[in-house]
Amino acid sequence: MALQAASLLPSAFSIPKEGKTCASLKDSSLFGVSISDHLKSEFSSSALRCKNQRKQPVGAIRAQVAVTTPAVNRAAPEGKKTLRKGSVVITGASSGLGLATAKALAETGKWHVIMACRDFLKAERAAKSAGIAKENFTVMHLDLASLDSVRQFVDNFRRSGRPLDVLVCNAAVYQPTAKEPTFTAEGFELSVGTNHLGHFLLSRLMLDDLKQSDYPSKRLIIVGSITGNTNTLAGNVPPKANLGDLRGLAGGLNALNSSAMIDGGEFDGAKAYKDSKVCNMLSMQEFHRRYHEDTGITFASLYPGCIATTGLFREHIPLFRLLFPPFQKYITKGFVSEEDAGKRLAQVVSDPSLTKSGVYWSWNKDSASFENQLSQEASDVEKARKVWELSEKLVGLA
Ligand code: LMG
Ligand code: NDP
Ligand code: PMR
Repeated sequence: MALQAASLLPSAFSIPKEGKTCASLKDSSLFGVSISDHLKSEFSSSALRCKNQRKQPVGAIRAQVAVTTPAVNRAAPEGKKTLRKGSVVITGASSGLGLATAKALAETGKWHVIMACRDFLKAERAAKSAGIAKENFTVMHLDLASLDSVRQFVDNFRRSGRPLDVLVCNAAVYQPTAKEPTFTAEGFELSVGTNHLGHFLLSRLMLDDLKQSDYPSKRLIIVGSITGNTNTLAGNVPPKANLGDLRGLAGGLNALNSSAMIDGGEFDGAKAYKDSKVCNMLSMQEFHRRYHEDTGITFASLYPGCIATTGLFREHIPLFRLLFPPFQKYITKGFVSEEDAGKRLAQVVSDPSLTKSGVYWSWNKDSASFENQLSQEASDVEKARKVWELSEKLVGLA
């Protein structure tokens, strides 16, 4: 049925198979974006841009780092060196991408996953039903919509005595149908408050823990998205992300003495989510500029593909939830299963070939990773600095 729907669509919307040129689309454009450009940047398998053509097994880091970083390796009886288990914190690991990533990493036996979740019981159950072995995960409470909870989480984590080798900022909320804003404990609009400000405080605090880790490849990963990037077709579906001059963020996003929206405009839940993703991608780059050279930590973001079946769309209307997966599967061909998306994020956590910092990873049709281009706004150096400084004030770091 969905295939029939696809055949009704104008040809401009059928995405060609990998490697084929799209000469017929050359002059087409939608929302002012050249579709051929869009296809080049989102689906190109250009050998020049593909950093990782081979599918690497998750956790393949073991062999490589064993040679390069003797400090963290114990000499095994037979003289071979082994790397200790990595310790990774994943926020929002109770469903969707976070859960699938936790499973992919835990299954390698080379990672202990700390599932940082707002609903402890749900997370325990999710881990159990995903078949994650007990010894490979720990659930710890974290509600990103409360800065007190973020601080409490960091304290609890430190008390646990575990090292922090990789931090994955994955959790998010999306409120596409909300008519009025709702707020975090500190009174920030919920989507930006949770997806950006909660993670901003968490990663700033946990940077110290990452620095202290003796793991050979330390990483801070912040999940981004195509919908925050207006250099793509998906990023041009209204409402578009736009942080404007940041006047709403400067005012605290509280809808009292300022707007609930970063740009100071009328509340729009879908836009707030997309704006929050722009902040995620800007933060990653600002971390990279400020800390990569001194710490050696890899800072990265990614678009894992359109995982149209996750809980992210729980607040969307039922018709959307029904049609969105087949639309993405058969029309845009941007669909990716939770399991495959989890493997992608797991690669960014542990693959030895993805250590480059400051990168926004995407995957082509052959599931090979490549360094993708961010939109102008999502790579604006000056805006990144301003978002950083305003966010610091809001979360009480400056
Ligand atoms: C906003 O709407 C919401 O208002 C907001 O609350 C929030 O959810 C936000 O980004 C999230 O979206 C965006 C709006 C775009 O998108 C739509 O309303 C989609 C309309 C789809 C109509 C479905 C008709 C049923 C056809 C069945 C076929 C298969 C399944 C489709 C499933 C669709 C799921 C998304 O609004 C605009 O963009 C306005 C401009 C309209 C131009 C759109 C042109 C793009 C055409 C693309 C072809 C792809 C086709 C899908 C079928 C389209 C038929 C119109
Ligand atoms: P899900 O809704 O399945 O997962 C989101 C997770 O975030 C859930 O575990 C949820 O917890 C958690 N969460 C929400 N609010 C909070 C909070 N206040 N404190 C702690 N945890 C919280 O969605 P996805 O798996 O799709 O989303 C994961 C990431 O992937 C997001 O960053 C999203 O932006 C990104 N992404 C998703 C795409 C997609 O197509 N789905 C595409 C591009 C990016 P709970 O289980 O308790 O609700
Ligand atoms: Mg989109 C190549 C085309 C493409 C891709 C990869 C996505 C991803 N979307 C594409 C195209 C379109 N979408 C088109 C042409 C339309 C108009 C019919 C469309 C509509 C649409 C809606 C209404 N798309 C959506 C929504 C949502 O509510 C989702 C959203 O914006 O969440 C913020 C969404 C998404 N589309 C995607 C992806 C990945 C999403 C959701 C998740 C996210 O960004 O995190």
